[in-house]
Amino acid sequence: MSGRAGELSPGGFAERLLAGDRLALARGITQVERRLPEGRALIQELIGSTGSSQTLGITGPPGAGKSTLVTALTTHLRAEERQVAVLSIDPSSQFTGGALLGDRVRMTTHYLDEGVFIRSMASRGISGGLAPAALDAVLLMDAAGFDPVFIETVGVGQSEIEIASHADTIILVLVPGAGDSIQMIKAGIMEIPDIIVVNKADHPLALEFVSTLRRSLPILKRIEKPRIVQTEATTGRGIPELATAIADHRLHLEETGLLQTRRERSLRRRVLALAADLITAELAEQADNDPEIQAVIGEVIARRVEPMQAAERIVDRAPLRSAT
Ligand SMILES: Nc1nc2c(ncn2[C@@H]2O[C@H](COP(=O)(O)OP(=O)(O)OP(=O)(O)O)[C@@H](O)[C@H]2O)c(=O)[nH]1
Ligand SMILES: [Mg+2]
Repeated sequence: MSGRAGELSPGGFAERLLAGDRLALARGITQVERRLPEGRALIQELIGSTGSSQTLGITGPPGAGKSTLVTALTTHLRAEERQVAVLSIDPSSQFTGGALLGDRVRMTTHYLDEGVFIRSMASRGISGGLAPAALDAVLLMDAAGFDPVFIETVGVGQSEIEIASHADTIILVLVPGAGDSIQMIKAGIMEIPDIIVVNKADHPLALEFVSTLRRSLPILKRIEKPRIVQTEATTGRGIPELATAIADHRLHLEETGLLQTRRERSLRRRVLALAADLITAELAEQADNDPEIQAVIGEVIARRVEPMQAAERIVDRAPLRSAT
């Protein structure tokens, strides 16, 4: 980690970030979080230097032990001298107050370790949704040389699952006997993860839960079934096995060429989602100002035209982007 004070210049900023300067990284993340033009320029400058880190999405119900697991895994990875970054996504839940956010970022074990970078991001106050800001932050952590980059999301909302699903390796953390873990299995969420962690292995229902889980694997539509690992994050039991499962998955992705396929698919999805946002914003503005669009909508309001026909008429006549 390099970067000395007094080198602050607009040109040198990206360079300092690239050299692993934590201050520059923190500032860069704030810029992308606020969707500032500087943030975009920074990503443009650094995008060529991204793609070498493994990104690990960690999701699961509240309180499953995700943060404790990430902390334990970080300890494990630090022993191998890996530089670890953690992005903790705070869900949009109305219950999320300052205290909860404080709990999420609290990784006191690694607080003073220069080789660990921890950042949390809340959905409140981020324009244009959380996903673009979070994914840009991951790019910056990657550019700064942190590998792996953990992305912890609480798997309750669409946007949280969406963020986790952009990772190279997706880890779902469940807890034996917990109602929301069972709900997640039923909700088909098991189609997503590469690794399922059954944490709190000290729980009396742990064995029973794991066998329920194993029995449900053949029902999954996916060809490659997720690997199941049992852990007790608080004591570190099962952490080496989980680290091995993560390393194995990375190897598997590389050997099969799936890493490239997944990343291409993820970037394609990202670009199209951003384009869709632009189109939606443009269309909303046009609808406010264009009497012809208003007339078409008026036809539906008057119940003379069915909605789909009106939508097609609008799309057919409106340019996606005004010529100005
Ligand atoms: N008994 C037991 N408790 C655990 C284990 N792992 C974590 N915990 C406890 O479970 C509680 C929640 O742990 P966190 O790591 O904060 O869980 P989380 O999934 O990050 O929680 P949110 O981010 O709030 O969704 C804490 O009190 C942990 O100490 C475990 O393996 N066994
Ligand atoms: Mg947490």
